[in-house]
Amino acid sequence: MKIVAADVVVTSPNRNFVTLKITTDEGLTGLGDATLNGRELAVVSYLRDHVAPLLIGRDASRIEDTWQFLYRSGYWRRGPVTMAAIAAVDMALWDIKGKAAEMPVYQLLGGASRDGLMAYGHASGTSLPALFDSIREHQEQGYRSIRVQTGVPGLKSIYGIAAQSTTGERYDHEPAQRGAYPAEEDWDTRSYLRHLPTVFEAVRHEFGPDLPLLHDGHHRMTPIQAARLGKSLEPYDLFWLEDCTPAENQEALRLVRQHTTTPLAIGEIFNTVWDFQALIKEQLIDYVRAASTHFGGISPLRKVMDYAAQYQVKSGFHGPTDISPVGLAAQMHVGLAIHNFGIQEYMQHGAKTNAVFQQSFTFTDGYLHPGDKPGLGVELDVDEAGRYPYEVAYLPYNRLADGTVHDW
Ligand code: EZ4
Ligand code: CO
Repeated sequence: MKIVAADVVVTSPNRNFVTLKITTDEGLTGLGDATLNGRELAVVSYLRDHVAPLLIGRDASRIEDTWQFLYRSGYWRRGPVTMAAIAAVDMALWDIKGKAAEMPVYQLLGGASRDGLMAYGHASGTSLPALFDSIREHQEQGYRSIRVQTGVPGLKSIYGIAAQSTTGERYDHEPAQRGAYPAEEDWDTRSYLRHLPTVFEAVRHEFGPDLPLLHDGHHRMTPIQAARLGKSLEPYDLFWLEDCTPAENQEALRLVRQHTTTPLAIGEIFNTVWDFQALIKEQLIDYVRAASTHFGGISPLRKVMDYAAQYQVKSGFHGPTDISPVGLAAQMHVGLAIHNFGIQEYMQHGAKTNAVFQQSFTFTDGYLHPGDKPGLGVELDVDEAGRYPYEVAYLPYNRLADGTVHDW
């Protein structure tokens, strides 16, 4: 079965998505997600100019060989642009293999290890009443686990606090915003460290001890600040504290780990298993936050989770709306198959996105299931996609009170 076409589709229904569509001489097609939030067109060029021409004529059944060829023959390794492009090829080839075998991809990965994937959603609010309402809305939608982000007194706008929609229509760009220049937000770590434990105290008081609660620190703390936050949140029994430090310095986590038993999750901006090597081997984290889309696809995600299993480290794959329905499906199949699944982030795409990408997954009583269609279970309506051309959009960034650019 030979690859005869590799087309890149850019569409912006509720936000920008980059999708690779591979077609074989037998008429089977496969989809891969290559969306890199705020840098989408760099991956489009990488795929169109450097990858697609190499795929024509290759045997579509050779997934591992194609992955190794793209990773090693390019000489320049790793990095989000390269790994998003390779991810799209890997996913598309798994999709084709599933369709050829007439099986959902999770069956090819060893079959289901569980009935469904516990998912968490994002509750947020600038005040406690608004936050409580948001938590209740998520519970009404079925969520059994909830990420809590909150405003900090004295700061105007902060990452992770959903903007109030004036039209009622969901805006998938969150936290990125349409516009030619990134929005500027402000930040003060001392205020945040003082305020956050009071929020979790109030949430536990209102919602009781059972509800699994998560929090994302978004790389903003130094190791000693992260250690202090982890310690101060221990009474509230978090499911995890995410990205407590800029994690490219893996050794920093040793200090955090020595001081707190709050579980730690890291890795949404990691691209390869090497970014996790020390974190997993030294058991410095509890959850792997990689996303199929930014980690080279299904094949390496499966490998890092098998490595993590030896150290009782579980999955918590990154599932914001900038992972397309194709990327989300890819990691749902992995999550269903592996033994060391932990939790799946699930933010929900908007109606326009769901019309462009026809999906077969289900979300029932807080549990996701990728469905039983052959392949990944997602199809792209190319005509519908064509109605929404690319729009410039960037993630925000932040500055401290004296004007210094801070970690984001
Ligand atoms: O900021 O997906 O845990 N989720 C997050 C996300 C990320 C965006 C970046 O593209 O931190 O909201
Ligand atoms: Co995050």
